[in-house]
Amino acid sequence: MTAPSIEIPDRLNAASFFVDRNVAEGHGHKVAFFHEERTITYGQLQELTNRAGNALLDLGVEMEHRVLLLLLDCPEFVASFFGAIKIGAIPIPVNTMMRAQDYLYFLNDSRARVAIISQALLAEAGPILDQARYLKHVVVVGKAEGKQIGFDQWAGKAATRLEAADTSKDDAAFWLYSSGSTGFPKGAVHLQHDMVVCTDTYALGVLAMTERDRTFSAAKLFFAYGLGNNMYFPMRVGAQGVLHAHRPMPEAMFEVIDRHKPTIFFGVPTLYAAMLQVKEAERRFDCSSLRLCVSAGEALPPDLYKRWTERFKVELLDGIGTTEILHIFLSNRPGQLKPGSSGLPVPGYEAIIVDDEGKPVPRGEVGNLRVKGDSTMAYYWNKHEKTKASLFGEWIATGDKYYQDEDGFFWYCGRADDMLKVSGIWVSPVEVENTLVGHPAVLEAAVVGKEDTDKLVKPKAYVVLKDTYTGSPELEAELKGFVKDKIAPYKYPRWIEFVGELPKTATGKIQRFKLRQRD
Ligand code: 3UK
Repeated sequence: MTAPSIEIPDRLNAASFFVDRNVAEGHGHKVAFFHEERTITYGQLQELTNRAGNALLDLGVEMEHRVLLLLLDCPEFVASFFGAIKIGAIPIPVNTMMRAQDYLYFLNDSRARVAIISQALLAEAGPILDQARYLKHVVVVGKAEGKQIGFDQWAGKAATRLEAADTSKDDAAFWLYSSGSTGFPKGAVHLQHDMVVCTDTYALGVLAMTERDRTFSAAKLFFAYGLGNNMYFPMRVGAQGVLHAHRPMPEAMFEVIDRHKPTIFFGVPTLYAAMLQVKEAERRFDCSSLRLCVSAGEALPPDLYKRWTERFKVELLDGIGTTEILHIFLSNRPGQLKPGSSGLPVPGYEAIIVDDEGKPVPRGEVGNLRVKGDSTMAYYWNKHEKTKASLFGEWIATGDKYYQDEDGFFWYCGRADDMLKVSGIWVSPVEVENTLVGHPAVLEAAVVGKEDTDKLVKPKAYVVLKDTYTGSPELEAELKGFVKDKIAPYKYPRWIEFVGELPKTATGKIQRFKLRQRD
């Protein structure tokens, strides 16, 4: 298949492309997003985007200044994101399930001047805002208190017309943070043209999206996956997105599908597994609007693929994307699909598998995946060594082990590092281990991935207790609760095994691979 020809002009402002163009092309009265009981048309979205951009200017935000977005999925997210980009500033959407200390890190690392926060998330983030060294203003979507600024009033008094900043296609547009196995999350710097490339390659090339589509993504907008699925993909073609601010619970997903009639649903394997547990779903809910379902974030086991497609009679496409490449670059396609594989390169991307020296391995052999495509981040902010370790000229190493079969299909074989993908979200074993060791009963801990009954990976902890403690179901429950309390709750170990000692190298490094083999 040939790559689509992407002609991107030298001067490009992504907000003009994704927001203003829809109005210029006559979609002004069309609903762009459904959100709870509300809808927002493309015309209203353009106005709210302009207001948000002007309101940021009113706060003294200039080109290249960073604006942190700690927002639940809502129209204000879209308007803040593109409002910032329109003035040449850099929005940074961050994970809404993190802890106060994570937010302090994001604020200080990015030196964000302004943070726009959903009221519901202030309970967690609020206490550290005063400690953020560069933060000058906090805007709250919802009820503001004290020095905080209320979004509605703030945007409401700003002007409705706004000229897009004269940015080049290679200006920084937005950042997304990605977790690493050791150390702090890395801010992947994405450019004005990256979202255009992802829509042209994947949304148009693979999903064949048109203005008749309606997307619904269980993955939230702050993930690179959700940002494309439910925001800039539909906006590329004047289609519609269904925003859902709540936790993606299986039953609720069906209710939204039944009510809003999306044509494409995007989820992660763990969610598909949970949705398959909903009794009588195919009879209780009308899913006939769906023309495609997409799975990404972690590998989709073939058994889940089979059960889903047989029961719901709709194709389920597994594809792999990364925050650094922004969206999906290897994917199965309707009529070109092997269950259990990640499919073929998306037209516009190239993929190779190399050994540890960077030389291509023979077909069929497992090696390290490298990808070439024009949506790849420019670099990691302030992380020069990590940037050099992942970018090789036009190629980026994804950190995944893969092999390619005789038909060219790519098969996922695990990570090159110890990182875990749990429900499609990064979990660093080191962070969970360090947290466990903070409990008075724990001497040492090692965390590895273990497959559950759906063949999906979840964290398991091996724990060595201090002399005076003995393992018990009560202590196991206590340790799980301890982790949930200290770090983002989704990272807690689903199983804990008490052991006498951990396998280690001569230099004392924990050999996680030996523990993985034990299971
Ligand atoms: C793993 C997969 C096997 C893989 C993402 C769609 O997940 C996304 O981005 P992240 O930065 O994680 C990237 C890593 O996750 N992975 C993702 N999808 C698959 N492994 N099969 C898959 N289908 O380790 C990869 O390196 O959180 C997903 C679109 C955009 C994204 N950023």
